[in-house]
Amino acid sequence: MRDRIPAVGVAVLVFVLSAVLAEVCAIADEAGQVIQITAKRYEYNPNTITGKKGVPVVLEFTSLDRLHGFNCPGLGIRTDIAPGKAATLLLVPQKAGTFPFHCDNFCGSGHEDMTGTIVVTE
Ligand SMILES: [Cu+2]
Repeated sequence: MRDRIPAVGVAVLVFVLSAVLAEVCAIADEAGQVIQITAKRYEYNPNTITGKKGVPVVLEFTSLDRLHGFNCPGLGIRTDIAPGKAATLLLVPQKAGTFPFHCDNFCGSGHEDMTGTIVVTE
């Protein structure tokens, strides 16, 4: 009896681990969608990003000139975008709607116009 308990414990552990692994794989599969976004004075391309509520998407940013920022307060995500270095964010939108984003690293006289929108559908 004593040595059956560890066996049950191991079986439970294996079960939990494989469930976790399956979940991670599922997320990785869904997150297979990578959206590439370039940033330069004073625009993002694309500047409209669409996604679906609950579906993970990877946003991959590249700067074509200088340091920019990406800040989407409505979805609680931000990153610096430094030249020569890809910046990635995993976005799993928890709500549908239209969420403006903007550059939050001052990059010149047109900085205020460096904006875009994330549209999340149900
Ligand atoms: Cu800027």
